[in-house]
Amino acid sequence: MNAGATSCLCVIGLALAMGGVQVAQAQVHLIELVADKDSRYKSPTGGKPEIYLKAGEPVLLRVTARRGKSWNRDGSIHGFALLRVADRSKVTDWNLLLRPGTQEFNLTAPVEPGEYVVVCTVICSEEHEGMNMRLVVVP
Ligand SMILES: [Cu+2]
Repeated sequence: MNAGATSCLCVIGLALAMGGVQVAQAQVHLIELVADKDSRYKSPTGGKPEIYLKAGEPVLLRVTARRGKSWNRDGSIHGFALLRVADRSKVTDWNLLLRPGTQEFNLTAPVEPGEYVVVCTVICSEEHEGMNMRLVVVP
């Protein structure tokens, strides 16, 4: 009788622990993106992406980069820098260099809500200047 009660509590404890892990993972906002060979950011399904983030939320950025017509000597083929639209200033920690293939970055969304733009920082082709996308931070 006593032994049965103990093992029962044990199972409940384990279920609570597993539930806690699931909650923690659900809070990370996964963003999947392609930095393509035609010097465009794309959603995995091909369209022009627009990213909406909650202020301060944890973000996992999974980006697949494909090499364009030119690249940096250090091997990076595209960049990913986040700028505030108001003054074009760069957001700290959101200045990434992309290598060929898929990479993941753990980031934190800006704490100030507003309009941002992601720009490429590697001269990747004559279309490089058009390589950007909108990013909005909501409260
Ligand atoms: Cu570029």
